[in-house]
Amino acid sequence: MKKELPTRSKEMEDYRLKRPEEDTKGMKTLPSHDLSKSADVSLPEESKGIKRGFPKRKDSKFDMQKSGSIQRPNFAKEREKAKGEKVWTIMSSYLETDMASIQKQIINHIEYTLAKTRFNFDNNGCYYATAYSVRDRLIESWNDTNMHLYKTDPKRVYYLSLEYLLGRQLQSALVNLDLEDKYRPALEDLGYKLEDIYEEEADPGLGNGGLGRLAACFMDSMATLNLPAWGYGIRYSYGIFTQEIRDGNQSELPDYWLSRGNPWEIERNDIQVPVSFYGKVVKVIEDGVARSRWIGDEHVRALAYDSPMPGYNTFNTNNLRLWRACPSTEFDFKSFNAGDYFGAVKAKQKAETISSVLYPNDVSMEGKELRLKQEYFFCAATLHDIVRRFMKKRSHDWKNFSDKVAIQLNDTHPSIAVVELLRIFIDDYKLPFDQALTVVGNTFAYTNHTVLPEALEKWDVDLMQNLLPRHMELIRLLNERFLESVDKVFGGDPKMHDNLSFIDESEVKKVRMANICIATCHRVNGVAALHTEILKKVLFKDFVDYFNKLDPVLYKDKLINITNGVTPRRWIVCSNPKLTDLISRRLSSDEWITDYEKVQALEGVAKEAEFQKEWVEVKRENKARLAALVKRTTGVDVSIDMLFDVMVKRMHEYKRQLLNALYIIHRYLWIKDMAPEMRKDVVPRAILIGGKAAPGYVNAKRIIKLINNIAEVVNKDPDMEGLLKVAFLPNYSVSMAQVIIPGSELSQHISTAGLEASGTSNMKFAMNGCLIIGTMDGANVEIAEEINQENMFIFGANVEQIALYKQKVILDVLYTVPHRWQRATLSMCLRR
Ligand code: F58
Repeated sequence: MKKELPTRSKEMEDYRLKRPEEDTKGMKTLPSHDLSKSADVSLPEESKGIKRGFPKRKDSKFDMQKSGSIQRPNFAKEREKAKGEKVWTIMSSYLETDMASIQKQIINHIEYTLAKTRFNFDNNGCYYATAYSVRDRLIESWNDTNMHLYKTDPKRVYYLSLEYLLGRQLQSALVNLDLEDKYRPALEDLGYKLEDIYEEEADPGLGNGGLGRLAACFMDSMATLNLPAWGYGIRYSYGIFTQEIRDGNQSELPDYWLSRGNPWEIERNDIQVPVSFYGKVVKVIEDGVARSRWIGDEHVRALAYDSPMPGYNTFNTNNLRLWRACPSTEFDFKSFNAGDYFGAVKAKQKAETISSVLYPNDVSMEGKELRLKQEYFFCAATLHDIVRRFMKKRSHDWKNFSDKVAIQLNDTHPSIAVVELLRIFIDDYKLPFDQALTVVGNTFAYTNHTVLPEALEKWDVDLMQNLLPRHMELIRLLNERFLESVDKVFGGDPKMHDNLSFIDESEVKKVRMANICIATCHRVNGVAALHTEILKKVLFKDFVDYFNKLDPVLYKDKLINITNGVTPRRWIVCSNPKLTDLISRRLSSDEWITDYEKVQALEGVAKEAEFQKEWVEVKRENKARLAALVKRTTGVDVSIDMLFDVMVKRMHEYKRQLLNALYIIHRYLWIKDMAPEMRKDVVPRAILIGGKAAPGYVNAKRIIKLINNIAEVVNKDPDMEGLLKVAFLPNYSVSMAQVIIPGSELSQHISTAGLEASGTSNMKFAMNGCLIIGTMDGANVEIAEEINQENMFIFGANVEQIALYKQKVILDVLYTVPHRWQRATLSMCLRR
């Protein structure tokens, strides 16, 4: 007989494990740092001070898991209504986690899902079968979470982002479920090594850099915080390009990451949304009221793909819904009449291009109709979905939409959603304009990620008019009303009128998406304190003045700061298991994994020789892992006795990889000019640089070439042996970052002050015990405050100094390049 199992409580009241107060209240903002406060934790006396492994929390999901199988929630009322009592009984407990059960589940997937035999069961097959077996577990909690949310009907947050740079998912799912230690022996017993199986997973690169990775970190954090949060985006067939280095130059290859299928997603053939483009707006009279009706001319279907997003140590499993564009099933009269069968097929196929490729953040996206199509496609499908979900509850009233729905815009990329919701309310649900606008404003919040003018989205009015005629009409209407108020507030000041207008009235008229967001969203946030200050004082200054004059009390918190954060689950627990073990043993607890401020307690042991010894051992192991990666990807040998000096991020002039390159030249010449006996005192350094340049960004590509040329000169020079090595790491990605960051000792974040909105890798490096050399920019400023300036190498001019330099153009002190620099830079630049 089975012993009494811990049941999942009456109607899952505690389903999400003591949800902290602060999370259940209004969800107007997203978590700032990822300091996920989780369940109350108290450790059993006997587990304190243990040497290997670390104690799991009491009264937590993990604690329950120890006692064997767990019953799934009862959902009594739904059960009564359901026809199949038998089904209910069969599905009453979660999948077992003992070794034999895990093995059986994996084997079943090998044979029944992948149709492989025991003779062709290789590492890759093993990865897919393992992933499917983990997905099964995720689906259980994901279904229960959805049922729970349907019943309890809390306010939900929807994160709209054109990018999700998720990275590999097998390890992070196992870590969040606390099943790594069960899957490892189960696989080993079958003849497979878990770490090798991890390496089989394709790295889904559905993002460019920081912004996309932030979205992925939020998905993990929101699930861990038990927030009822869904992500929405596009299921690109091609992610960010694969970077290859040929003769020192970057070349780009398409990344068809789905070639062997994606085991984490669930294709939802039951969730399809029609989306239209182009066409015209006709005026109709309905019940005596003049109304606009948009008649689209091109129709596609958005098909949903769901990926469960599990939280750490909780049953809460959120959803990431990505849309794929498919041909509409509607009959196409135009092609039929022409009798052009192949033409009709081709027209249908065109739909698929919408979700086919992620745009690399090129110098400018202006004029790229397909990009605007992507943005509207996913916003239209998403809002249709959100409104449908809201409508399902009979008790809901439009006026209360924003009590149940919070939509966070990840930059302006999804900002057309603001106009789309307005359109839905006015055209489809016949709400009066003002009421619709109020509800829309209360629903949306907008995050700004950049002050670079070329990255602030503007769409040609003609392009918008052609693709989305009704939206353009609504934008004009919105703008008229807004400018009326602006003129009133500023007494008709033409400068304010022009600056705040949603439409840039220059020769080629453009819609300014950021202006629409600031004017309509109830909240706008910058991503680090300094960045937010710059938004307030420079970029959005006129808006701040306007809202201040309009109502200083009401709009006091309209523009706020929410400093970015990163998930310690991926960036420490997954990437640096040895450090995880060390911290948890030293703190006699794993609480810090969901409450990161707790690592501060390590200060108490930081000076202990034994701790330092262990810490150095961990770092050296991670360095060895990184050295192997460098060798494998570049052929360069780096010794782990060298200082690992790392700069990995998108290639951009403002990030100043060029400055780092010049420093390498300087260091090279400095060593070169040294007498041999003096060289003994030089700290040997391996300089590792990595990052992708947008395909059309010529200068960024030249910098890559320069770095590769420098590497060639330095690495070949016998004088540099054991003293200096340089490598450019090709195809920087999330999975590479997971190896690079823990193995680094010094990392460079030297952007021109004022231009890096936040930066997030700076946080990841710091969390992995790596020193930072950085300008006082973005989140570096807050990191310096947190870790003390003495623990950070602060570099270069700050924002104020840069402003002064810009004013001073003193020709007679123009910097003259010393002769030896000229010699070296020239020879390195000219090598082909
Ligand atoms: C980044 N932006 C910021 N944009 O540069 C970085 O400072 C910040 O930490 C991060 O967002 C998260 O807030 C960023 O990654 C993009 O990649 C855009 C993609 C679409 C085209 C324009 C750039």
